[in-house]
Amino acid sequence: MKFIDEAIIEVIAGKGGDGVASFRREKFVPRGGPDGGDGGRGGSIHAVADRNINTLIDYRYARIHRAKNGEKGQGSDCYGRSAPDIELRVPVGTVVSDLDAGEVIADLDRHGARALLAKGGKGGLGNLHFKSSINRAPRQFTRGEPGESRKLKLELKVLADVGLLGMPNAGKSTLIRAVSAARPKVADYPFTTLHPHLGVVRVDQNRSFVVADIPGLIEGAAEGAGLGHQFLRHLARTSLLLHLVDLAPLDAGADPVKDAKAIVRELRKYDQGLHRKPRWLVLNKADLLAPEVREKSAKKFATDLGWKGKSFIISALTGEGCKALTYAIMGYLEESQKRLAAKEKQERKPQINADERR
Ligand SMILES: Nc1nc2c(ncn2[C@@H]2O[C@H](COP(=O)(O)OP(=O)(O)OP(=O)(O)O)[C@@H](O)[C@H]2O)c(=O)[nH]1
Ligand SMILES: [Mg+2]
Repeated sequence: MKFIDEAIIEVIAGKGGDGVASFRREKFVPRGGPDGGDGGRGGSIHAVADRNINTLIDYRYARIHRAKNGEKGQGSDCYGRSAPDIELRVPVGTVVSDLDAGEVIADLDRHGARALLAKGGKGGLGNLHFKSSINRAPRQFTRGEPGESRKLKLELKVLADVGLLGMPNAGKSTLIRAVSAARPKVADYPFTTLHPHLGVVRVDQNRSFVVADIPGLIEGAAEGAGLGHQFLRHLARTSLLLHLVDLAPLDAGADPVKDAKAIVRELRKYDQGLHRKPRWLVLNKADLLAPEVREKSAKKFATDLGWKGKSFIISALTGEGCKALTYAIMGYLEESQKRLAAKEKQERKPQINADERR
């Protein structure tokens, strides 16, 4: 199935049914009182995150979603029936924003999360509500309220702890196959991967993290070169980026240092926040280099790039170095989780003290 990570839709909730003015007419009861019931509520529209759905493709085809109107009230104290609500099922990780206001209204980040997108109109009141001591035969009733309607943007941002970044053919998909059960296609031509794949990496029985494999990035992606750079949105929620580099490119004219710099530039052009995210260098295809030159080539590469951060030498093909890498990632994620929890605790503290002083 085609992977679609963005869609614009319109949601129109149902109108409330009108209330009604009616009077009781019964044999032997000369002047029956008012008995006009209320209108039913219009149907509302909700979004619900569902782990069984992994693309927004359905919303490319069905753009307008309309809930039914509530039924009109009737005589004999009968209320109109409310219209059923509609649930739009979306992938986990879908962010919904109001297109006109430009603001995010929901981030459906776990299975079962739901958000109200458009509220159905209230039903109108029937004349039985307007009876009073001075008006025993009211003819008033109110109309149902219109339902809300809005234009929405749905954006899928996959939920992963770690994102893979690199030129086409760097071996991103090979790596995710080596460390997880995910099976994205691997081939020796550029842009094999066309949409994100998630893989769960289990380091032991109770410890795991999620990696996102995304398409390759090339110079000029911001201007649309290759597959563009829109898919970088899937790295937005990760805690760590792995910049994968082919240490032994087949193409003799290739310049891995220049290419690596281009990737970083594209990252910055896409989003400053993504550019500032922790990033590790992963030098791949070590199996193509003789063991005695690996370290040296890796060092030279890092120096030429001006890289001072963490780096790893691996072979995604043979699996060499992959275990050490995944353990380092797991450790890093657990550390940052701890730091985050400590920071949150720290931030809550002054609040308690201020309360105590009072
Ligand atoms: N020798 C060797 N070949 C590798 C290694 N990793 C990947 N390859 C090969 O490099 C080619 C590209 O690998 P992919 O995993 O498809 O690369 P990718 O980064 O996912 O590429 P795109 O999806 O096109 O961006 C394939 O022919 C792989 O078999 C490695 O560690 N050693
Ligand atoms: Mg790939």
